[in-house]
Amino acid sequence: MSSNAIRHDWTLPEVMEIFQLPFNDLIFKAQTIHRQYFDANKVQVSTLLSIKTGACPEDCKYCPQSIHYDTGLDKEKLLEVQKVIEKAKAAKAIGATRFCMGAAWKHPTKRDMPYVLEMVKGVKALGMETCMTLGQLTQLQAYALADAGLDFYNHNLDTSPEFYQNIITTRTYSERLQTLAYVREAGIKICSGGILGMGETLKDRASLLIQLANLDEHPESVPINNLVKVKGTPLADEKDIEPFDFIRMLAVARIMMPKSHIRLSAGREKMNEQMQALAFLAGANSIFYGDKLLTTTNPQVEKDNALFLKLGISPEQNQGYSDEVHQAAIVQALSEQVNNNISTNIS
Ligand code: SAM
Ligand code: DTB
Ligand code: SF4
Repeated sequence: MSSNAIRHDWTLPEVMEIFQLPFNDLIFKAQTIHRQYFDANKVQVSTLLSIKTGACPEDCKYCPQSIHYDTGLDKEKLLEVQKVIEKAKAAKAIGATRFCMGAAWKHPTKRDMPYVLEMVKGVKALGMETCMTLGQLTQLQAYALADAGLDFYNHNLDTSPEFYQNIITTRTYSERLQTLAYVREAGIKICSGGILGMGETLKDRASLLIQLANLDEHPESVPINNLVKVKGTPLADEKDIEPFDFIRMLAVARIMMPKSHIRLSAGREKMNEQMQALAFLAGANSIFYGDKLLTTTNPQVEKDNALFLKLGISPEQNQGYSDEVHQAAIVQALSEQVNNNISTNIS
């Protein structure tokens, strides 16, 4: 068996060993594997929209949308379908190829489902990939979303099973795994990852990656978030993680799940360009693109376009959805950036 084969039998001692490789060896290994499965100069770009904000009954200690913490967030009811489609059009116009819709729910109700299904159909009709994150699903809801044409379902495990209780008490790890199983069974692609910087140990990070990589099939998309510290949440004063440790997480995820898109997810706003370049070198090949995540800010589109330009990275086109509009939007955004740079340099 080749040492870079797709595996589902990772053990804690071997993953801990990979985490502790000398940094250069780790990055070289990750980049070598990355190049076997991907074009190293392409990054997938998704845009996020909060379709229902705040007042969530769950007690996730990192989350500004939990009703248990006072974060001063204005809550909003479920957005109208047409409004969501307009936002998707705007995301497409700036070059996003996937539109991710997130709701601050423990789970969607029977009343919510028809609206959510219409959103999937409407966004798909624009030629974009669709992703939703709505909390726990029943088997029937997963099938209904699949029938509407949903491409991806985001449902994060967030941390290790061992550390989970310290972060969330209103739901269990096994409930999360059950939803992932329903999503997989319904034929929707899985987006599942976690958050770093919540006070977890290195072992917890290894254990989270083992949970993801030892699923029967690897999640197609693995978001690695750096905690966005929001005032009012219990984790607001958690100390920052060592930046190299964040890069190590991306590299180990790349090594363990070679065919998956690894997303350099929330927390990019606090990372400089060099840190993000290192993240791409470690095998990250997806980002959230657009000025806002769900309730917090993300780097400005112009800044991301400039970074892509400096690094010679271009956005990955969707399989089956590739169209000239996306390509044109990106080319336009990049050329505007170049022109701006030129005029700033001249003046
Ligand atoms: N309510 C649904 C759920 O939790 O499954 C979907 C929306 S929830 C906001 C989606 C994900 O956002 C969470 O699983 C978590 O990983 C991430 N997230 C939330 N707040 C965050 C924060 N402050 N920093 C980083 N990631 C965060
Ligand atoms: C994921 O892993 N990160 C995104 C998305 N999936 C839904 C959410 C990040 C949220 C950051 C905090 C906020 O903006 O509310
Ligand atoms: Fe609710 Fe999701 Fe936030 Fe947890 S992460 S409080 S489930 S919106």
